[in-house]
Amino acid sequence: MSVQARVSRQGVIRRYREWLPEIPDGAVATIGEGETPLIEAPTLSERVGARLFLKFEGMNPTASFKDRGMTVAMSRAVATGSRACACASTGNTAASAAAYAARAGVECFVVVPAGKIALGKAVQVLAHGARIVQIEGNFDAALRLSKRIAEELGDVTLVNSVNPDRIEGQKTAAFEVAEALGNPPDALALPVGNAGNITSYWKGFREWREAGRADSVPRMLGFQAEGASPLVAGHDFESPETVASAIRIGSPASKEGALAAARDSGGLIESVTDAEILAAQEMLASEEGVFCEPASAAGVAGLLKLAGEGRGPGGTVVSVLTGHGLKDPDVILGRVQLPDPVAATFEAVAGQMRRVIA
Ligand code: AN7
Repeated sequence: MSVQARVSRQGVIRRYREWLPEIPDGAVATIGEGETPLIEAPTLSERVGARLFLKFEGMNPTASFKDRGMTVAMSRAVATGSRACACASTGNTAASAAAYAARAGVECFVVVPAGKIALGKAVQVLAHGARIVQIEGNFDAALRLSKRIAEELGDVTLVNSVNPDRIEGQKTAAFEVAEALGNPPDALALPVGNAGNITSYWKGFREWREAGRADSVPRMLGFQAEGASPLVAGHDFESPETVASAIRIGSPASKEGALAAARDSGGLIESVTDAEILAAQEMLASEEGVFCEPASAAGVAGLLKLAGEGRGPGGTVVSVLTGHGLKDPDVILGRVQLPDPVAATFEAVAGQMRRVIA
């Protein structure tokens, strides 16, 4: 007897097919990305002076938003007969490419700055059996090299967000936000690194409006880490530095898209300090129960900063939490440690608890 399988998540290609480039059914490589939760944040809403929702993209299959674009890029690579892919990455693109390449049966090479990607992401690449090339250089150098490799070695698909299929897939998050709220929010706050995601959301919201699904688009509020804020400074950073390793990028590939999103939406691109990023990450985890990686907290850090200066957007605001907190355990262990063990006795254990709730 055959069993009728009920697949719980069909993935963004099947869900939003008419909004995406054409992909034959047989080429679709999905592991159930998208349909991530939109979580109301009551405590942080008070702090930022707006009704705040968190789009928790850490709930994607490889625990970051990259999966939305990767399913489209990898499926198109399969459809065109490509047998290998490559990308540069600060970690999440590599983890996502590794998983979708495994799914698609495509060889995968990831080029990363040596020792600079978070532990969880490196482990994902290894688990999926992708080939990791660590360079003695930063992300920007890795991207330059990956582009050249895709140009000069035949049959290698570049799956960075300079590949327009990535942008197409990632715009589906804007559709989900608009559908979940019934209308697009008044503002959308998110981290900006290589600037693909802000470009994607802005494209998604515009298409949603053009299709008559909504009358409005949100103000786009992008936030870079201060030590890696070329879009704020107006020039590339030679040696970008920030605790938020995912957005340690000095020369964003989608610069123009990010600047257009901020300008045309009446939004902004500003910077937040590492201390502000870590404080926002801690608040999200300890006050809302939502654990995201440092880069992902940049949107909330930015909203807190704007509110503190009386410039908060107000209304309904969505902050995109781009990646899961488990990606980067070292950042948490730099702040708090496991306590020493105690005896396995009632007195010892209860004694520890009494100290807190006495
Ligand atoms: C968690 O993986 O660039 O502005 O190589 O991992 O679209 O680059 C990651 C970027 C935000 C910034 N949050 O998005 C990579 C990479 C997280 C990220 C960003 C990234 P973009």
